[in-house]
Amino acid sequence: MSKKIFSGVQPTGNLHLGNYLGAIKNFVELNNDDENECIFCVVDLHAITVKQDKEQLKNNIRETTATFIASGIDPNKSIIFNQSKVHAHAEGSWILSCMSPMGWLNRMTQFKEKAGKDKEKASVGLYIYPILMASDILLYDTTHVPVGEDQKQHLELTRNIAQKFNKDFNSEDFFKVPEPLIKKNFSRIMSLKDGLKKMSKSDFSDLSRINLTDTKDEIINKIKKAKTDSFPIPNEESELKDRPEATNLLGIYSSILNQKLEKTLVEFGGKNFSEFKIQLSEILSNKIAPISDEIKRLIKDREYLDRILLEGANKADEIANKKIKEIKKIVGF
Ligand code: AQP
Repeated sequence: MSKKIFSGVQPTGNLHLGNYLGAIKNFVELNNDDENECIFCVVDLHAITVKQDKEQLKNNIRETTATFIASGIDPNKSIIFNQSKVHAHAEGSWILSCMSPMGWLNRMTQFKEKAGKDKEKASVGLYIYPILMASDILLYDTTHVPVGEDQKQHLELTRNIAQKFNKDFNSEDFFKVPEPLIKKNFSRIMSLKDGLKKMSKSDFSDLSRINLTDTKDEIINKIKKAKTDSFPIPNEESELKDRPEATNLLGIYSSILNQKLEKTLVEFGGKNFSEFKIQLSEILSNKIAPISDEIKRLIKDREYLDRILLEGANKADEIANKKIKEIKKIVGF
């Protein structure tokens, strides 16, 4: 069955290994299947839910686009565009906000994590971020959404909003109820400095993540400094309990090689981390360095990137505009 795919990435800084293994690797596989219709969005409206530097934001939009292409998304097969260029996203978000109960939003854990202790100072945009995400997805009759595990709750909310709209307005099947596509294993990559915290662009420490623009030497250095514990690598998965940093590094290795953790433990069980880290750096650099080189090449070609975004926005606008007109009609405008 052909799938309609939609997913987004925020242009909030260098994309990292978590974005790659949790989302972009999956985007590329979906893009490569000719049955699928894929839309990949640089979600710049989401990015401004926290303060952004204007010039930096412009650069990040291009860099995220370059990262999509350098990772293997083909702009001739998939639509790539930035969200702010298609006004239906914001319009849809407002309409959906008006029919989404506050109670649903109050349960969102990402807001709690990102707003931190001082949630009175967090923007209203950050609070209603999941509704904009629902609008993004529902405008394109999306059937499947490839995301990292951290977005599972937001996807569930999107499904609830779609069902509520269909019911409230007596419009059965108007919004498709999308399915999440979340990798079964290692769909949440953790910080290299703290195995309990997710790897994130906004972590103040660059040593906490592998950026997709890192060089081979930077990767080697970061893996060398990555936190581990004093025990050797176990033979059994059960022995990794309460060892989050060890689990994360072994998970990254397995995920890059598309192999089960079990196999990685057979390879390294009983060995110490210094030996494992050398191998991990090697496979990571083999994977990331070519992407990094390609991002750096593409980023210089602003004209090309702007053209991809413009062509993508025109195609996306055509689809989204049709849907928003129908939404407005249903609502009574
Ligand atoms: N650590 C992660 N492990 C697995 N998947 C991840 N994703 C993000 N971090 C991890 C997935 O990447 C996609 C794009 O995410 P995003 O950039 O739109 O937003 P985010 O989840 O908020 O990512 P960051 O890095 O934490 O950004 P900042 O620091 O700017 O908030 C999503 O599919 C996400 O699941």
